[in-house]
Amino acid sequence: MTARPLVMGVLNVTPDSFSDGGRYLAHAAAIARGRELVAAGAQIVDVGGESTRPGAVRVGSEEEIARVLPVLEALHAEGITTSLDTMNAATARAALAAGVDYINDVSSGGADPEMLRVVAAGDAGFIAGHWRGFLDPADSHAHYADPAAEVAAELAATAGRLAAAGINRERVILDPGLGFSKTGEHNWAVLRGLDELSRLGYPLLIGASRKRFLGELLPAQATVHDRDLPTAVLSALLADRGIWGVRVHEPAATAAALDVWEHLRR
Ligand code: PMM
Repeated sequence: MTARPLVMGVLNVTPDSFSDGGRYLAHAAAIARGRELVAAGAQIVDVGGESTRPGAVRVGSEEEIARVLPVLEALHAEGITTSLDTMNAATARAALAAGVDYINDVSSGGADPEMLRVVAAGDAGFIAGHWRGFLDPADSHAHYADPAAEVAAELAATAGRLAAAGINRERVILDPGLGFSKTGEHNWAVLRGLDELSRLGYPLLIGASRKRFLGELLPAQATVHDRDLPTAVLSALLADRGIWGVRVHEPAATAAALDVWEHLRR
C-alpha cells in the first residue's frame, strides 16, 4: 500500500539586517518558525539561506553558512529532522558536520563541482533536483518535446553521476524541479507523466508549493497565500501516485489534505 508522503516544511533564512542584533533576531525567528512548521505537520524542515529564484543574486558560502548553520544546529538539537537547501558544497560540508539529515540541491551538484564529493563523504540523504543550468529570466533552457520523458531521462543520468561519485542509491531522492527551466505547461506535463519518473525506482520529492503555475489557476487578485489550497490539493493527488514527499510552505494545509487522502483509503 502506498505510504503517506512526508511533508517537508520550507524555512527560508534570509535576514534583512546584517548587524549582529538583526542576525540573532533572524535566527531566533527562524528557529521558532521551524518549530511551527513541525507543529503544523512537517516531518522535515528544509532550511535555505539563498534564494533560487530566477535572477537572484548568489550568496557566498560564508554568508550562507552564517545564515543557516545556527538554525540547523538548534533544530537538530531539538530532535527535528532537517534538510539544507543549498547549491554550495562548503555550506553542505558545514551542515553535514552539524548533523543535517538531507542535503537538498536543486542543481543536483551541477552548480558546484565539489558537491557530490562532499555528499559522498557524509551519510545524509541527497535530494537531487532536475536542473538545466542557472535560472535566467528568459527561461532559455525551457524547451522540451516531451517534458516528462526528458526530465526522467536527465534525472536517470543524474542518478548515474551520483552512483559514480560514490553516493549510495539508498541515500538518493529525485525531484523533477518544478519551475526550474520549466514553464507552467512543462510542470503540468511532468506531473501528468510522473509515472515515467517513478519507473526510475527512486523516492520522489515534489516542490509545487506556491509556484506560479498554481497561482495562474487563481483570480488575478489572489495572494501567494491563496496558493496554499491548490498546493494542498495537489499534495493529496500526488500521494496517490506514491511519491515520497512534498516540499511546502504551509504544512497545515497539506497535512489536512493528506489526512483526507488517508481516511479515504482506509
Ligand atoms: N524549489 C525551490 C527551492 N528549493 N527544493 C526542491 N527539492 N524542490 C523544489 O521544487 C524547490 C527546492 C524554489 O521555490 P521557493 O523559492 O518557493 O522555495
